Amino acid sequence: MKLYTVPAAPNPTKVMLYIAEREASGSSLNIEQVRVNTLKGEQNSPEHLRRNRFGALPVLELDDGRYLTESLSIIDFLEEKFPENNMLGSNPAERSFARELERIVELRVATPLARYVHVTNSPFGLPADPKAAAEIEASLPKALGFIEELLGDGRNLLMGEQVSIADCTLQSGLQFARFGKAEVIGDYPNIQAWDQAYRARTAALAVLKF
Ligand SMILES: N[C@@H](CCC(=O)N[C@@H](CS)C(=O)NCC(=O)O)C(=O)O
Repeated sequence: MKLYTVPAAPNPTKVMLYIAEREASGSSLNIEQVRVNTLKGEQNSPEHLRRNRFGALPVLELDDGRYLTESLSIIDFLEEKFPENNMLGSNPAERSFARELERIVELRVATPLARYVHVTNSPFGLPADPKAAAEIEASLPKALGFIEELLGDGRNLLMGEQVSIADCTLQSGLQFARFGKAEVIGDYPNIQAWDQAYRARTAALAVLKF
């Protein structure tokens, strides 16, 4: 299988962290990673549009030649294909709570952060949009406050002591914020502690660039 991806971008990083975590815990996923350079616009090349008509990353090419084009579908597929020591957990409730927390982190933190970077300091050179930036600044405290509170019971990782897809998603969002020079967790000591600890993990050291 091949993962078409790009370093630092949030959704590709989420999947790269997931794969690196699985590999670090002993699974052999054997996925070749192929870089698509978004700064050069390669995601919109005819070759990539044949993989994903929306011109986005990540894309997983399956052994039968089909493509999965959504980060969470890719993770779900890999969870089922490589079930031993999987990340989502062993019973329906555990898996659903892990997916739920990942969705909260993605939709309320990582996606707004990505947009924030693009309206304040876009790596693609998009025009600044102060109104959109202000709206995101106003919405983030509720979501970050929720995560801060969650970590307040002393847990080391977002779901407790086992790494979960929510950790991969939060770190992918925070890395993109660092890349875009957006300081967002200064008022959240528990998130800062989680961030430092997560970035020291073997998987994070292998994947993160910022
Ligand atoms: N919902 C998709 C979003 C994919 C996405 O927006 N990827 C971004 C990088 S984080 C991308 O490829 N952007 C390039 C572009 O839109 O031109 C997923 O979860 O995989």
